[in-house]
Amino acid sequence: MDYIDLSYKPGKKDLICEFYITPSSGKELKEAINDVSGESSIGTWTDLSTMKPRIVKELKPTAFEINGNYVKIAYPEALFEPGNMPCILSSVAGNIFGMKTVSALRMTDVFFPEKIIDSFMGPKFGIAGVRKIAGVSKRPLVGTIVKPKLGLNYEEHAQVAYESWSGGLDVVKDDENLTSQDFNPFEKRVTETLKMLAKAENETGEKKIYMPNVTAESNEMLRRAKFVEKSGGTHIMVDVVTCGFSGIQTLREADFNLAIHAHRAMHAALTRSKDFGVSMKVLAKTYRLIGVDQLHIGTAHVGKMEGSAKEVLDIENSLIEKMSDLKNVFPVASGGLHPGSIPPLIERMGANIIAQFGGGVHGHPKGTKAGAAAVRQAAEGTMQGITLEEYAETHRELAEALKKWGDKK
Ligand code: CAP
Ligand code: MG
Repeated sequence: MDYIDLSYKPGKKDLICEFYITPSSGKELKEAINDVSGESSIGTWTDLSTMKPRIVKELKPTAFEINGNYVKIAYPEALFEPGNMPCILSSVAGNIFGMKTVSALRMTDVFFPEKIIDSFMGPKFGIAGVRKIAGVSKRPLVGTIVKPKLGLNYEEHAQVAYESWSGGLDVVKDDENLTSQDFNPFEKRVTETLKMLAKAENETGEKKIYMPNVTAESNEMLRRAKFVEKSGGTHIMVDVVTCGFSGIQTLREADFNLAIHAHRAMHAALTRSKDFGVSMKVLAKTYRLIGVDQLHIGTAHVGKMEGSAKEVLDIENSLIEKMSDLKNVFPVASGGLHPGSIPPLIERMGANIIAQFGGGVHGHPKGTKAGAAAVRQAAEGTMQGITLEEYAETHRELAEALKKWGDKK
């Protein structure tokens, strides 16, 4: 079946995917486009005696734009079950990656029609809602991840959190691989850490946020989220890739009064290869529809993780651009950051971000509280347009951080 029609103009009822398609040797690009279009919708490797004119008329997708190896395919929204992300991705990001017809295939972008967007819950809080919880209106929210990643017991964990908040940070989160191991059970950690949060709020007069990691089997995730809500928490974090699209939908659709922080551990297995997979932009759009409030998107090459400034800014835009009536999603920059990273980070990603520092706080020569103070000082100095070197003249903790890690250009 031929799915290519370059005269086709997609309508409001089309879900559009952009692919980078490299045909296998001996295959023409057009053949590969037809194979991908068919396998991701109503077709298979051969024609079918059971195919009906009605199905072709109503459900056949159209490859309507070919620009080099970039191909845009418009899929009738009737192909998909509204509100069911696994269904959508099993079509447009399913079998096609394994087909012999392509030697490389990457989904680079996706555009959802309004009916599909509106069938998902979307973010409950968005950036404005999270800033209201934090009581911070302009500067980036600054936070840390308790380190070492694993091994602290729940009292030691809570103490590190307390020192981070006392030093001046807004946010403390669990690391992505800390859930409820024997050395640090979830309920004990949450209870003790929220106690420390209240202590830090009383002493600093500032609102503080703790994001416990509820990552687990879906029913257990719901139980843990309910525990956080009943314990007075404002946030939960979850590893969205390892929990799966269905798990995140289940968590969001339980509609807890909790902001959802989406960690993306394992994303690079899907997004990093330029040959196969889906772009982080595609994942970002799917998680925004499902309804996370905050999402890790990289550091625009300032930190330790790969991801060019252009790519990260493109993803950032996907989180904040208008998408029907969806709230926006707080971009999160994390990975290899330290106080000296803040000026280039804000210069590249803007101030409407959450910036997180693990080693960049707990590796400070004078310890966690000083590291937290150095990060807060770097953020406040940068927002006042003062260079870190100048600000460090009157802020000792920042000076000590710059001495150890320097300042990134
Ligand atoms: C950062 C971090 C984050 C990653 C996430 C870590 O710690 O806690 O999980 O940076 O990467 O475990 O490495 P450091 P991304 O601040 O000590 O590097 O945001 O790119 O998904
Ligand atoms: Mg981590």
